[in-house]
Amino acid sequence: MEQTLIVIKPDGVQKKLVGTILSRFEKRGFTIHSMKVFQFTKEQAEKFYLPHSEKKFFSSLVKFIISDKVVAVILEGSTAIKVVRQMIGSTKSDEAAPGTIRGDFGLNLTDNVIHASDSKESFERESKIIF
Ligand code: 3AN
Repeated sequence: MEQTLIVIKPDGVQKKLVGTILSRFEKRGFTIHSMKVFQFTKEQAEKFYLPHSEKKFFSSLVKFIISDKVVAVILEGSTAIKVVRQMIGSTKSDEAAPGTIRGDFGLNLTDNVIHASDSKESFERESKIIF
């Protein structure tokens, strides 16, 4: 069994997609291990997005993720990191394949509905910031 972290971003929560998104993961066979509804502080968000701190979109990324409540969930299941990344779709929502979460529910780049850890190291680093 492997764990991964997803964060349903402010736009996903505002669009009332929490149940729909979690249902997709449950139907695929993942178990919800932990779940938290909260709003990132600026400090927490800057830590969370530290790998992007040199990028020009860093400040807009932080501003967006702290703008409203998010839902963070640790999912558990076989090859969770890889499969969950496949299920969320490509970073650019306008290029994400239909059938993926971003491909079905997003059209923007910064507000792209959901985050998911891209490696075991990312999962460990990111989940410690939230849980
Ligand atoms: P992913 O969320 O697919 O792992 P990352 O880690 O490359 O993508 O980027 C983190 C977040 O930064 C993305 N979810 C998106 O909101 C934002 N982002 C990525 N690339 C850009 C960009 N070129 N311009 C603006 N925002 C971006």
